[in-house]
Amino acid sequence: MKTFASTLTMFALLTAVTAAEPPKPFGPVPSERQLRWHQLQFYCFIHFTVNTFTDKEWGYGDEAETVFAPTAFDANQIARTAKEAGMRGLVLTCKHHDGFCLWPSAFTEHSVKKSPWRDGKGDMVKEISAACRRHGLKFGVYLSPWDRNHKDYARPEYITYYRNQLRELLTNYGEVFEMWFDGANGGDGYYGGAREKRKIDNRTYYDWDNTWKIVRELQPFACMFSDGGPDVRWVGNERGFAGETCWAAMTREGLLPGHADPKLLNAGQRDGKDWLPAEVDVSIRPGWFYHEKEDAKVKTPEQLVKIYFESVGRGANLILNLPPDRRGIIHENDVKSLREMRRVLDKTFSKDLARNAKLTASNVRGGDKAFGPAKLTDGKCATYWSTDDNVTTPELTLEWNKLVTFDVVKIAEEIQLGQRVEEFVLDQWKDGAWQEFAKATSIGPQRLLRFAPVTTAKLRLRITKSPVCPAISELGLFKQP
Ligand code: FUL
Repeated sequence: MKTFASTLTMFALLTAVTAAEPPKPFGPVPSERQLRWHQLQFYCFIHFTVNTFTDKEWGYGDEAETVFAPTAFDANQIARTAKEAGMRGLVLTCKHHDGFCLWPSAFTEHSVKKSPWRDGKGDMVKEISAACRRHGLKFGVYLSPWDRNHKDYARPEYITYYRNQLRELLTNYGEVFEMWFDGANGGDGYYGGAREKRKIDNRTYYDWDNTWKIVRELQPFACMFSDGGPDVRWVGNERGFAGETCWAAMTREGLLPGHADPKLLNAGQRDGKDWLPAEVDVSIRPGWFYHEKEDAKVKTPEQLVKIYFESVGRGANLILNLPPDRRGIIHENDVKSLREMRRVLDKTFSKDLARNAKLTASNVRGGDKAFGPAKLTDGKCATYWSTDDNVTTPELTLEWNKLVTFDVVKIAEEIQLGQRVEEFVLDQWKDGAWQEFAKATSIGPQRLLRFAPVTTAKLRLRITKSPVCPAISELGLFKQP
């Protein structure tokens, strides 16, 4: 008679035979802080300073603090607008190139301290970061390295000043998810009254390695953005799109804020040595700051949806700028456009047609259900469909018992195993044969494809190029309204 213990041993042996090992990671993989950042996908930029009141894009640095006078500043309205647009975070320009500080910095008088706003007792960074927490948004900091107000800019003393301010912002306002380092540097400025051109070598002047250390020490989970990372790279344009082929990988060596090739940043590098995903920064208006003359130039919902598909839909994160107006709130026109964009996106992704399809894969890793195609539609990005190591170009079919119509496909890779697939094709069953209707390259954390509506009862996904077995975590099919 079998004992309970021997039954257990047999069971253990059986599972040992059927449980397959997960695939080995391929190429660079994201760090824990980058993984957290990928989950955010969509957040806003808030550009607000003296420029809002002087009608400029780049303040010279000689603006009187008294010009900064929002009449109805409301951090809740700003955070609520972002939240309702489906954003998961907010990055505030705490100090732009003009040097004016939105918080009462202990290291300068050129701040809200000397403005009429809240009688000089206000702290906008505090109000905004608190509103973010109330609305469930992550908070991020932009602190311009270039400072056209500071008398010591271009001298070593300014680096101490910059780092002191960085410490203030990363210590006093709670958790920071992203630290934004701008590469812009125009040369001339007020500089404490000198009114001259000051040149710096931005490879050496900011001593980035030691500046970055401060961020790591004070906010270990903050991702640092710049032209060249170290955690997140600029996408190479301010028009709102990542490359049609966009690799998360890039070789960081030699890249610094203000020093990178925009074309390369847009596409990334297939053989890049580091995980350095792209962030797409674009404004909802032509300018980064509010100008009344641009009230009729707010991007339309259609333009915003297109930007979403060409950024988040290409594996990048989207930071959409919403500039508060002179009242200190997001203008009605911007709010209207955002609401309609959200409605369209919600409607598009409300029903996933892949959920009620029968899925069949040409190969399943080790024949183990843990890597089976059902993982593609379980709504969990931590589970995935994978194949045996030697099967790099598998196929997957989806079948319905009636015709379905869709015009969007969503596909995602398990990025903890690296970016693996290099090309995939979608075929529909039509007139008794398979017909190709879409084809793309990089996948990464999320790929969205839009195409003319397809009506079929059978769909086929073919992985046509991959150096290793794929690990696909999600597949979804949707119909735009
Ligand atoms: C640029 C700046 O010069 C713009 O004013 C803006 O802040 C944008 C996000 O980055 O480099």
